[in-house]
Amino acid sequence: MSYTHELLERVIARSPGEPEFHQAVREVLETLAPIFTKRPEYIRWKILDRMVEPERLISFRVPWVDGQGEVQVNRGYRVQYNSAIGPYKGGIRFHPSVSASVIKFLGFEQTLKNGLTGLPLGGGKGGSDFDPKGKTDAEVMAFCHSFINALYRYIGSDTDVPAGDIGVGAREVGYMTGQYKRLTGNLPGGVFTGKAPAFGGSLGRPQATGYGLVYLTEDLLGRKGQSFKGKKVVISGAGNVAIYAAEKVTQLGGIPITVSDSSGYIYDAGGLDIALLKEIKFNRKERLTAYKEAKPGSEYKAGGLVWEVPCDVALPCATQNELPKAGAEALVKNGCKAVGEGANMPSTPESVEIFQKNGLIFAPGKAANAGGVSVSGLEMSQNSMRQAWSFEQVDTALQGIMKGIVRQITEAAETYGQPDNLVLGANIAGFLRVADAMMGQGVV
Ligand code: NDP
Ligand code: 2IT
Repeated sequence: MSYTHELLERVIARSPGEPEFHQAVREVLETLAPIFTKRPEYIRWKILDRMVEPERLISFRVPWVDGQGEVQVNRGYRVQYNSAIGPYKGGIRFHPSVSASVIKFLGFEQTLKNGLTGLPLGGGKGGSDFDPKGKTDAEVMAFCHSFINALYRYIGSDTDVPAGDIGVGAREVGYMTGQYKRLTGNLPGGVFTGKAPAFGGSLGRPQATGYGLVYLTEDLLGRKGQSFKGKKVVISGAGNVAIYAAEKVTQLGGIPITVSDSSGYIYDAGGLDIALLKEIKFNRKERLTAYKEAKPGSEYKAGGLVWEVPCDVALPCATQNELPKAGAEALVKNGCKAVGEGANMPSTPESVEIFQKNGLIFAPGKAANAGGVSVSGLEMSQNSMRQAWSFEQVDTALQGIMKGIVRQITEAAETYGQPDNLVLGANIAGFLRVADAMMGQGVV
Protein backbone atom coordinates (compact mmCIF):
# COMPACT_ATOMS: atom_id res chain seq x y z
CA MET A 1 0.00 0.00 0.00
CA SER A 2 1.28 3.50 -0.81
CA TYR A 3 2.43 5.88 1.91
CA THR A 4 -0.57 8.21 1.46
CA HIS A 5 -3.11 5.34 1.50
CA GLU A 6 -1.60 3.92 4.64
CA LEU A 7 -1.64 7.33 6.30
CA LEU A 8 -5.30 7.83 5.36
CA GLU A 9 -6.18 4.49 6.94
CA ARG A 10 -4.42 5.55 10.13
CA VAL A 11 -6.23 8.92 10.19
CA ILE A 12 -9.59 7.19 9.81
CA ALA A 13 -8.81 4.57 12.47
CA ARG A 14 -7.70 7.11 15.09
CA SER A 15 -10.54 9.60 14.53
CA PRO A 16 -13.63 7.43 14.06
CA GLY A 17 -17.03 8.98 13.33
CA GLU A 18 -15.61 12.11 11.69
CA PRO A 19 -16.82 11.84 8.06
CA GLU A 20 -16.20 15.47 7.01
CA PHE A 21 -12.65 15.32 8.38
CA HIS A 22 -11.96 12.04 6.58
CA GLN A 23 -13.38 13.47 3.34
CA ALA A 24 -11.13 16.55 3.43
CA VAL A 25 -8.01 14.56 4.31
CA ARG A 26 -8.76 11.87 1.69
CA GLU A 27 -9.02 14.43 -1.10
CA VAL A 28 -5.73 16.03 -0.17
CA LEU A 29 -3.82 12.77 0.34
CA GLU A 30 -5.06 11.38 -2.98
CA THR A 31 -3.50 14.30 -4.84
CA LEU A 32 -0.21 14.61 -2.92
CA ALA A 33 1.25 11.20 -3.82
CA PRO A 34 3.33 12.54 -6.79
CA ILE A 35 5.28 14.87 -4.46
CA PHE A 36 6.83 12.09 -2.45
CA THR A 37 8.78 10.50 -5.27
CA LYS A 38 10.43 13.89 -5.90
CA ARG A 39 10.83 14.80 -2.22
CA PRO A 40 11.27 11.62 -0.11
CA GLU A 41 12.62 13.71 2.79
CA TYR A 42 9.03 14.75 3.55
CA ILE A 43 8.25 11.12 4.34
CA ARG A 44 11.37 10.67 6.46
CA TRP A 45 10.52 13.76 8.51
CA LYS A 46 6.84 12.69 8.70
CA ILE A 47 5.69 16.09 7.48
CA LEU A 48 2.33 14.84 6.27
CA ASP A 49 1.82 12.61 9.32
CA ARG A 50 2.27 15.72 11.43
CA MET A 51 0.22 17.96 9.16
CA VAL A 52 -2.94 15.85 9.36
CA GLU A 53 -2.81 15.88 13.17
CA PRO A 54 -4.05 19.18 14.68
CA GLU A 55 -1.57 20.81 17.04
CA ARG A 56 -4.42 21.26 19.52
CA LEU A 57 -8.21 20.83 19.69
CA ILE A 58 -9.96 22.75 22.45
CA SER A 59 -13.54 21.82 23.32
CA PHE A 60 -15.50 23.68 25.97
CA ARG A 61 -18.90 24.19 27.60
CA VAL A 62 -20.79 27.36 26.69
CA PRO A 63 -23.58 27.96 29.22
CA TRP A 64 -25.83 31.00 28.77
CA VAL A 65 -29.27 32.27 29.77
CA ASP A 66 -31.86 32.81 27.03
CA GLY A 67 -34.54 35.49 26.81
CA GLN A 68 -37.00 33.38 28.79
CA GLY A 69 -34.55 32.95 31.66
CA GLU A 70 -33.80 29.31 30.71
CA VAL A 71 -30.25 28.05 31.00
CA GLN A 72 -28.91 26.76 27.69
CA VAL A 73 -25.77 24.67 27.20
CA ASN A 74 -23.85 24.58 23.93
CA ARG A 75 -20.49 23.16 22.99
CA GLY A 76 -17.67 25.33 21.69
CA TYR A 77 -14.53 24.34 19.76
CA ARG A 78 -11.29 25.83 18.57
CA VAL A 79 -8.86 23.79 16.54
CA GLN A 80 -5.35 25.25 16.44
CA TYR A 81 -4.36 23.23 13.46
CA ASN A 82 -0.96 24.34 12.25
CA SER A 83 1.29 27.27 13.23
CA ALA A 84 4.21 26.58 10.86
CA ILE A 85 3.80 29.79 8.87
CA GLY A 86 2.13 32.11 11.38
CA PRO A 87 -0.45 32.46 14.15
CA TYR A 88 -3.47 30.17 13.90
CA LYS A 89 -6.00 31.97 11.70
CA GLY A 90 -9.53 31.06 10.68
CA GLY A 91 -13.18 31.72 11.26
CA ILE A 92 -15.75 30.84 13.89
CA ARG A 93 -18.94 29.04 12.77
CA PHE A 94 -22.24 29.03 14.65
CA HIS A 95 -24.52 26.34 13.20
CA PRO A 96 -26.32 23.32 14.71
CA SER A 97 -24.28 20.99 12.46
CA VAL A 98 -20.96 22.05 14.04
CA SER A 99 -19.03 19.07 15.46
CA ALA A 100 -15.39 18.14 16.06
CA SER A 101 -15.41 16.58 12.58
CA VAL A 102 -16.63 19.77 10.90
CA ILE A 103 -14.18 21.98 12.80
CA LYS A 104 -11.26 19.65 12.02
CA PHE A 105 -12.09 19.48 8.30
CA LEU A 106 -12.32 23.28 8.19
CA GLY A 107 -9.06 23.71 10.13
CA PHE A 108 -7.21 21.30 7.84
CA GLU A 109 -8.49 23.07 4.71
CA GLN A 110 -7.66 26.44 6.27
CA THR A 111 -4.03 25.43 6.87
CA LEU A 112 -3.47 24.73 3.16
CA LYS A 113 -5.62 27.71 2.06
CA ASN A 114 -3.65 30.11 4.21
CA GLY A 115 -0.47 28.65 2.71
CA LEU A 116 -1.74 29.69 -0.73
CA THR A 117 -2.33 33.32 0.29
CA GLY A 118 1.40 34.01 0.62
CA LEU A 119 0.71 35.72 3.97
CA PRO A 120 2.19 34.59 7.32
CA LEU A 121 -0.99 32.87 8.56
CA GLY A 122 -1.23 29.45 10.22
CA GLY A 123 -4.45 27.42 10.19
CA GLY A 124 -7.24 27.41 12.78
CA LYS A 125 -11.01 27.20 13.00
CA GLY A 126 -13.66 27.25 15.68
CA GLY A 127 -17.34 27.35 16.35
CA SER A 128 -20.31 26.03 18.22
CA ASP A 129 -23.51 24.07 17.68
CA PHE A 130 -25.35 27.24 18.80
CA ASP A 131 -28.13 28.10 16.32
CA PRO A 132 -28.38 31.88 15.88
CA LYS A 133 -31.61 31.55 13.86
CA GLY A 134 -34.56 33.18 15.63
CA LYS A 135 -32.42 34.43 18.53
CA THR A 136 -32.70 38.01 19.75
CA ASP A 137 -29.75 40.38 19.69
CA ALA A 138 -29.46 40.07 23.47
CA GLU A 139 -29.36 36.26 23.24
CA VAL A 140 -26.68 36.32 20.56
CA MET A 141 -24.65 38.72 22.72
CA ALA A 142 -25.07 36.53 25.83
CA PHE A 143 -23.89 33.53 23.86
CA CYS A 144 -20.88 35.34 22.33
CA HIS A 145 -19.80 36.61 25.74
CA SER A 146 -19.96 33.16 27.29
CA PHE A 147 -18.12 31.69 24.27
CA ILE A 148 -15.26 34.15 24.80
CA ASN A 149 -15.22 33.66 28.58
CA ALA A 150 -14.16 30.10 27.78
CA LEU A 151 -11.92 30.82 24.78
CA TYR A 152 -10.12 34.08 25.60
CA ARG A 153 -7.12 32.49 27.33
CA TYR A 154 -6.20 30.55 24.18
CA ILE A 155 -6.29 33.37 21.60
CA GLY A 156 -4.28 36.55 20.95
CA SER A 157 -2.96 38.70 18.13
CA ASP A 158 0.29 36.71 17.86
CA THR A 159 -1.13 33.29 18.73
CA ASP A 160 -4.62 32.74 17.33
CA VAL A 161 -6.86 35.21 15.49
CA PRO A 162 -10.51 34.19 14.94
CA ALA A 163 -12.91 35.75 12.39
CA GLY A 164 -16.39 35.03 10.99
CA ASP A 165 -17.85 32.09 9.08
CA ILE A 166 -21.40 30.70 8.81
CA GLY A 167 -23.62 32.43 11.38
CA VAL A 168 -20.84 34.79 12.48
CA GLY A 169 -20.49 38.25 10.95
CA ALA A 170 -19.47 41.72 12.14
CA ARG A 171 -22.13 41.77 14.90
CA GLU A 172 -20.89 38.56 16.55
CA VAL A 173 -17.20 39.49 16.05
CA GLY A 174 -18.01 42.81 17.76
CA TYR A 175 -19.56 41.11 20.80
CA MET A 176 -16.60 38.72 21.05
CA THR A 177 -14.14 41.62 20.74
CA GLY A 178 -15.94 43.55 23.48
CA GLN A 179 -15.86 40.66 25.91
CA TYR A 180 -12.22 39.90 25.13
CA LYS A 181 -11.38 43.53 25.92
CA ARG A 182 -13.25 43.35 29.22
CA LEU A 183 -11.47 40.19 30.30
CA THR A 184 -7.96 41.19 29.31
CA GLY A 185 -8.00 44.95 29.77
CA ASN A 186 -6.60 45.51 26.28
CA LEU A 187 -8.38 47.00 23.33
CA PRO A 188 -7.69 43.96 21.23
CA GLY A 189 -6.63 45.56 17.98
CA GLY A 190 -5.71 42.44 16.10
CA VAL A 191 -7.19 39.55 18.12
CA PHE A 192 -10.22 39.21 15.82
CA THR A 193 -10.70 40.12 12.17
CA GLY A 194 -13.92 41.00 10.45
CA LYS A 195 -14.53 43.74 13.02
CA ALA A 196 -16.55 46.85 12.21
CA PRO A 197 -14.36 49.63 10.76
CA ALA A 198 -15.23 51.77 13.83
CA PHE A 199 -12.83 49.65 15.93
CA GLY A 200 -10.17 48.42 13.58
CA GLY A 201 -12.06 46.40 10.97
CA SER A 202 -10.72 46.57 7.44
CA LEU A 203 -12.74 48.13 4.70
CA GLY A 204 -13.39 45.48 2.07
CA ARG A 205 -13.40 42.53 4.51
CA PRO A 206 -17.17 41.87 4.13
CA GLN A 207 -16.79 41.81 0.34
CA ALA A 208 -13.47 39.93 0.25
CA THR A 209 -14.53 36.29 -0.03
CA GLY A 210 -17.21 36.82 -2.68
CA TYR A 211 -15.18 39.34 -4.67
CA GLY A 212 -12.05 37.19 -4.42
CA LEU A 213 -13.99 34.16 -5.68
CA VAL A 214 -15.16 36.06 -8.73
CA TYR A 215 -11.71 37.59 -9.44
CA LEU A 216 -10.15 34.12 -9.34
CA THR A 217 -12.87 32.55 -11.50
CA GLU A 218 -12.63 35.44 -14.02
CA ASP A 219 -8.87 34.87 -14.25
CA LEU A 220 -9.38 31.14 -14.90
CA LEU A 221 -12.11 31.83 -17.48
CA GLY A 222 -9.74 34.34 -19.14
CA ARG A 223 -7.08 31.65 -19.50
CA LYS A 224 -9.63 29.75 -21.65
CA GLY A 225 -10.57 32.82 -23.68
CA GLN A 226 -13.79 33.45 -21.76
CA SER A 227 -15.10 35.87 -19.12
CA PHE A 228 -18.13 36.50 -16.90
CA LYS A 229 -19.52 38.98 -19.41
CA GLY A 230 -22.99 37.86 -20.49
CA LYS A 231 -22.71 34.58 -18.54
CA LYS A 232 -25.63 33.21 -16.54
CA VAL A 233 -24.40 32.41 -13.05
CA VAL A 234 -26.09 30.11 -10.53
CA ILE A 235 -25.14 30.96 -6.95
CA SER A 236 -26.11 28.99 -3.85
CA GLY A 237 -26.33 30.45 -0.35
CA ALA A 238 -27.68 33.88 0.52
CA GLY A 239 -25.14 35.00 3.08
CA ASN A 240 -21.97 37.03 3.12
CA VAL A 241 -20.10 35.07 0.46
CA ALA A 242 -23.04 34.52 -1.93
CA ILE A 243 -24.29 38.09 -1.97
CA TYR A 244 -20.91 39.73 -2.58
CA ALA A 245 -20.13 37.13 -5.24
CA ALA A 246 -23.40 38.07 -6.95
CA GLU A 247 -22.49 41.77 -6.69
CA LYS A 248 -19.06 41.28 -8.32
CA VAL A 249 -20.52 39.04 -11.07
CA THR A 250 -22.95 41.86 -11.88
CA GLN A 251 -20.12 44.42 -11.92
CA LEU A 252 -18.21 42.25 -14.41
CA GLY A 253 -21.22 42.05 -16.75
CA GLY A 254 -22.42 38.59 -15.73
CA ILE A 255 -25.99 37.73 -14.76
CA PRO A 256 -26.45 36.10 -11.33
CA ILE A 257 -29.79 34.32 -11.56
CA THR A 258 -30.13 32.43 -8.26
CA VAL A 259 -29.46 32.53 -4.54
CA SER A 260 -30.56 29.86 -2.05
CA ASP A 261 -30.86 29.03 1.63
CA SER A 262 -31.65 25.89 3.59
CA SER A 263 -35.38 26.22 2.68
CA GLY A 264 -35.29 26.87 -1.07
CA TYR A 265 -34.03 29.09 -3.85
CA ILE A 266 -34.82 32.27 -5.76
CA TYR A 267 -34.70 32.21 -9.55
CA ASP A 268 -34.59 35.65 -11.12
CA ALA A 269 -34.03 35.15 -14.86
CA GLY A 270 -33.29 38.81 -15.59
CA GLY A 271 -30.56 39.03 -12.96
CA LEU A 272 -30.74 39.50 -9.20
CA ASP A 273 -31.45 42.91 -7.68
CA ILE A 274 -28.40 43.11 -5.39
CA ALA A 275 -29.59 46.16 -3.43
CA LEU A 276 -32.89 44.41 -2.65
CA LEU A 277 -31.09 41.22 -1.65
CA LYS A 278 -28.82 43.11 0.73
CA GLU A 279 -31.77 44.95 2.25
CA ILE A 280 -33.63 41.67 2.88
CA LYS A 281 -30.71 39.56 4.12
CA PHE A 282 -28.35 42.05 5.80
CA ASN A 283 -30.69 44.77 7.12
CA ARG A 284 -34.06 43.08 7.63
CA LYS A 285 -32.57 39.59 8.21
CA GLU A 286 -35.59 37.98 6.51
CA ARG A 287 -35.91 34.74 4.57
CA LEU A 288 -35.59 34.60 0.77
CA THR A 289 -39.37 34.40 0.26
CA ALA A 290 -39.35 38.16 0.98
CA TYR A 291 -37.36 38.65 -2.26
CA LYS A 292 -40.06 37.00 -4.33
CA GLU A 293 -42.74 39.17 -2.70
CA ALA A 294 -40.77 42.32 -3.51
CA LYS A 295 -39.47 41.52 -7.01
CA PRO A 296 -42.03 40.93 -9.78
CA GLY A 297 -41.00 38.17 -12.20
CA SER A 298 -38.80 36.35 -9.71
CA GLU A 299 -39.68 32.84 -8.56
CA TYR A 300 -39.20 31.04 -5.27
CA LYS A 301 -38.81 27.28 -5.25
CA ALA A 302 -39.12 25.55 -1.89
CA GLY A 303 -36.64 22.67 -1.58
CA GLY A 304 -35.10 21.34 -4.78
CA LEU A 305 -31.56 21.67 -6.02
CA VAL A 306 -30.53 25.08 -7.30
CA TRP A 307 -28.12 23.27 -9.63
CA GLU A 308 -31.09 22.24 -11.81
CA VAL A 309 -31.23 25.82 -13.16
CA PRO A 310 -29.33 25.99 -16.48
CA CYS A 311 -26.26 28.24 -16.30
CA ASP A 312 -22.77 28.90 -17.68
CA VAL A 313 -20.99 29.21 -14.33
CA ALA A 314 -21.89 27.81 -10.89
CA LEU A 315 -20.65 29.31 -7.60
CA PRO A 316 -21.57 27.16 -4.58
CA CYS A 317 -21.42 29.56 -1.61
CA ALA A 318 -23.45 27.91 1.19
CA THR A 319 -21.91 24.91 2.97
CA GLN A 320 -20.10 21.57 2.75
CA ASN A 321 -21.50 18.82 0.51
CA GLU A 322 -24.28 21.07 -0.83
CA LEU A 323 -23.49 20.06 -4.42
CA PRO A 324 -24.18 16.32 -4.69
CA LYS A 325 -23.79 14.03 -7.72
CA ALA A 326 -27.29 14.80 -9.06
CA GLY A 327 -26.48 18.52 -8.99
CA ALA A 328 -23.17 18.01 -10.80
CA GLU A 329 -24.88 15.87 -13.46
CA ALA A 330 -27.53 18.54 -13.99
CA LEU A 331 -24.89 21.27 -14.36
CA VAL A 332 -22.96 19.24 -16.94
CA LYS A 333 -26.13 18.31 -18.85
CA ASN A 334 -27.13 21.98 -19.08
CA GLY A 335 -23.76 23.09 -20.44
CA CYS A 336 -22.15 24.69 -17.37
CA LYS A 337 -18.50 25.55 -18.13
CA ALA A 338 -16.99 26.48 -14.78
CA VAL A 339 -17.50 25.87 -11.06
CA GLY A 340 -15.85 28.10 -8.43
CA GLU A 341 -16.23 27.06 -4.81
CA GLY A 342 -17.03 29.99 -2.50
CA ALA A 343 -17.94 27.64 0.35
CA ASN A 344 -15.57 25.16 1.98
CA MET A 345 -15.87 21.68 0.40
CA PRO A 346 -19.33 22.30 -1.16
CA SER A 347 -18.88 19.69 -3.91
CA THR A 348 -18.94 16.02 -2.93
CA PRO A 349 -16.03 13.89 -4.20
CA GLU A 350 -18.36 12.33 -6.85
CA SER A 351 -19.25 15.82 -8.10
CA VAL A 352 -15.61 16.90 -8.37
CA GLU A 353 -14.92 13.79 -10.43
CA ILE A 354 -17.84 14.58 -12.75
CA PHE A 355 -16.61 18.15 -13.31
CA GLN A 356 -13.08 17.01 -14.04
CA LYS A 357 -14.15 14.16 -16.36
CA ASN A 358 -16.32 16.55 -18.35
CA GLY A 359 -13.64 19.21 -18.75
CA LEU A 360 -15.23 21.97 -16.67
CA ILE A 361 -12.98 24.56 -15.08
CA PHE A 362 -13.11 23.56 -11.41
CA ALA A 363 -11.66 25.90 -8.77
CA PRO A 364 -11.55 24.24 -5.32
CA GLY A 365 -12.56 26.22 -2.23
CA LYS A 366 -9.18 26.36 -0.59
CA ALA A 367 -7.99 28.48 -3.53
CA ALA A 368 -11.20 30.11 -4.68
CA ASN A 369 -12.47 31.39 -1.31
CA ALA A 370 -9.09 32.45 0.07
CA GLY A 371 -9.89 36.13 -0.49
CA GLY A 372 -11.67 36.37 2.88
CA VAL A 373 -8.79 35.16 5.00
CA SER A 374 -6.40 37.18 2.86
CA VAL A 375 -8.14 40.44 3.70
CA SER A 376 -8.26 39.24 7.32
CA GLY A 377 -4.46 39.06 7.06
CA LEU A 378 -4.46 42.63 5.70
CA GLU A 379 -6.69 43.66 8.64
CA MET A 380 -4.09 42.22 11.04
CA SER A 381 -1.36 44.23 9.28
CA GLN A 382 -3.41 47.43 9.49
CA ASN A 383 -4.07 46.84 13.21
CA SER A 384 -0.38 46.27 13.95
CA MET A 385 0.59 49.37 11.98
CA ARG A 386 -2.24 51.44 13.54
CA GLN A 387 -3.46 52.22 10.04
CA ALA A 388 -6.76 52.12 8.15
CA TRP A 389 -6.40 51.54 4.44
CA SER A 390 -8.88 52.74 1.82
CA PHE A 391 -11.31 50.33 0.20
CA GLU A 392 -9.45 50.73 -3.11
CA GLN A 393 -6.10 49.88 -1.50
CA VAL A 394 -7.55 46.70 0.04
CA ASP A 395 -9.39 45.71 -3.14
CA THR A 396 -6.24 46.16 -5.25
CA ALA A 397 -4.25 44.04 -2.80
CA LEU A 398 -6.99 41.37 -2.86
CA GLN A 399 -6.86 41.23 -6.67
CA GLY A 400 -3.09 40.79 -6.51
CA ILE A 401 -3.38 37.97 -3.97
CA MET A 402 -6.02 36.13 -6.02
CA LYS A 403 -3.81 36.43 -9.15
CA GLY A 404 -0.92 35.00 -7.13
CA ILE A 405 -3.08 32.06 -6.08
CA VAL A 406 -4.07 31.34 -9.69
CA ARG A 407 -0.43 31.45 -10.71
CA GLN A 408 0.65 29.07 -7.96
CA ILE A 409 -2.09 26.49 -8.46
CA THR A 410 -1.83 26.44 -12.25
CA GLU A 411 1.98 26.19 -12.11
CA ALA A 412 1.84 23.34 -9.59
CA ALA A 413 -0.77 21.53 -11.73
CA GLU A 414 1.47 21.91 -14.79
CA THR A 415 4.65 20.88 -12.96
CA TYR A 416 2.98 17.70 -11.79
CA GLY A 417 1.68 16.87 -15.28
CA GLN A 418 -2.05 17.56 -14.82
CA PRO A 419 -2.47 21.15 -16.04
CA ASP A 420 -6.27 21.21 -15.73
CA ASN A 421 -6.40 19.60 -12.29
CA LEU A 422 -6.59 22.60 -9.98
CA VAL A 423 -7.53 20.39 -7.02
CA LEU A 424 -4.11 18.81 -7.36
CA GLY A 425 -2.52 22.20 -8.04
CA ALA A 426 -4.03 23.84 -4.95
CA ASN A 427 -3.28 20.92 -2.65
CA ILE A 428 0.33 20.62 -3.80
CA ALA A 429 1.06 24.37 -3.74
CA GLY A 430 -0.53 24.80 -0.29
CA PHE A 431 1.19 21.70 1.06
CA LEU A 432 4.64 22.75 -0.16
CA ARG A 433 4.41 26.16 1.51
CA VAL A 434 3.50 24.64 4.89
CA ALA A 435 5.80 21.62 4.49
CA ASP A 436 8.91 23.70 3.85
CA ALA A 437 8.16 25.87 6.89
CA MET A 438 7.76 22.71 8.98
CA MET A 439 11.03 21.27 7.65
CA GLY A 440 12.83 24.47 8.65
CA GLN A 441 11.55 24.29 12.23
CA GLY A 442 12.52 20.71 13.00
CA VAL A 443 10.32 18.14 14.73
CA VAL A 444 7.81 20.28 16.64
P1 NDP B 1 -23.50 33.08 6.13
O1 NDP B 1 -23.90 32.63 7.47
O2 NDP B 1 -23.39 34.53 5.85
O3 NDP B 1 -24.46 32.45 5.04
C1 NDP B 1 -24.62 31.07 4.91
C2 NDP B 1 -25.62 30.78 3.83
O4 NDP B 1 -25.57 29.40 3.51
C3 NDP B 1 -27.05 31.06 4.27
O5 NDP B 1 -27.80 31.48 3.17
C4 NDP B 1 -27.51 29.70 4.78
O6 NDP B 1 -28.92 29.51 4.70
C5 NDP B 1 -26.82 28.78 3.82
N1 NDP B 1 -26.59 27.50 4.50
C6 NDP B 1 -25.86 27.29 5.62
N2 NDP B 1 -25.91 26.00 5.98
C7 NDP B 1 -26.71 25.41 5.10
C8 NDP B 1 -27.15 24.09 4.94
N3 NDP B 1 -26.79 23.13 5.81
N4 NDP B 1 -27.96 23.82 3.88
C9 NDP B 1 -28.32 24.80 3.01
N5 NDP B 1 -27.94 26.07 3.12
C10 NDP B 1 -27.14 26.36 4.14
O7 NDP B 1 -22.08 32.35 5.85
P2 NDP B 1 -20.96 32.75 4.82
O8 NDP B 1 -21.54 33.33 3.59
O9 NDP B 1 -19.92 33.51 5.55
O10 NDP B 1 -20.29 31.32 4.50
C11 NDP B 1 -20.74 30.50 3.43
C12 NDP B 1 -19.65 29.49 3.08
O11 NDP B 1 -18.46 30.18 2.70
C13 NDP B 1 -19.24 28.55 4.21
O12 NDP B 1 -18.88 27.30 3.66
C14 NDP B 1 -17.99 29.22 4.78
O13 NDP B 1 -17.14 28.29 5.43
C15 NDP B 1 -17.36 29.72 3.49
N6 NDP B 1 -16.40 30.81 3.63
C16 NDP B 1 -16.71 31.96 4.27
C17 NDP B 1 -15.80 32.98 4.37
C18 NDP B 1 -16.13 34.30 4.97
O14 NDP B 1 -15.30 35.19 4.89
N7 NDP B 1 -17.31 34.50 5.54
C19 NDP B 1 -14.44 32.82 3.84
C20 NDP B 1 -14.23 31.59 3.11
C21 NDP B 1 -15.18 30.63 3.05
P3 NDP B 1 -29.82 29.49 6.02
O15 NDP B 1 -29.98 30.93 6.40
O16 NDP B 1 -31.08 28.83 5.61
O17 NDP B 1 -29.05 28.69 7.04
O1 2IT C 1 -13.11 29.81 5.66
C1 2IT C 1 -12.53 30.91 5.75
O2 2IT C 1 -11.49 31.13 5.13
C2 2IT C 1 -13.11 31.93 6.62
N1 2IT C 1 -14.17 31.71 7.18
C3 2IT C 1 -12.39 33.24 6.83
C4 2IT C 1 -11.32 33.10 7.89
C5 2IT C 1 -10.69 34.39 8.33
O3 2IT C 1 -9.87 34.29 9.26
O4 2IT C 1 -10.98 35.46 7.80
